[in-house]
Amino acid sequence: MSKPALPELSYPLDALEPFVDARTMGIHHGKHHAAYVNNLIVALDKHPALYEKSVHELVANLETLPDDIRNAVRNNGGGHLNHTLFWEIMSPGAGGDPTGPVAEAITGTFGDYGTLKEKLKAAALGQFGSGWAWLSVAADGKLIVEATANQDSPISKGHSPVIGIDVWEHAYYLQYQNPRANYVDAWFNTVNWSKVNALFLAAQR
Ligand code: MN3
Repeated sequence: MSKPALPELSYPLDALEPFVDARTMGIHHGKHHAAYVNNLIVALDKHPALYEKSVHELVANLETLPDDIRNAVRNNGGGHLNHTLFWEIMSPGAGGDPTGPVAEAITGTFGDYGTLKEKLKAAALGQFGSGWAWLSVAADGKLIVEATANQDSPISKGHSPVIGIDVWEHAYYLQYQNPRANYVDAWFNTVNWSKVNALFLAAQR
């Protein structure tokens, strides 16, 4: 039974430059993600028995939560999980073509990585306002591209996200201003395929 906490980054704030700049990383992790964690704790403090469940469990079963905190957990529990995944699936010296089992699955489902990138970019650009573009493992074990609004998580739909691209303006505006497409194009250079494979393998059941 422990309260959620802001995870530390496994790389320095400037490690993803030039694709994601240090100032954006610092504010995104230290202010935005931290706020999701703090607001999640404010909500769960009203029903402390819920600390016995993992945040993943809570976000996967929103309908079971008390009415007075369901939306707060949806937004802030989702925000916490989404960003925790986001930091882990990026790394310095990464990007390039997919490797390992997820590479085979991408080829099998989408034909090639270029097609997947086009679909992810379309999902990222098509998400009106704030949200995320995802590569997820659906309940039937197949890879799918999807988008969610705000901090909604694929986990709430029974999906297992393996790539998430944060398309909130806070993720790119300081560096890229309005052209979201430029950020998304650059972002692909940060994909940590080793972590994506770990998530993909964990999602097989
Ligand atoms: Mn964000």
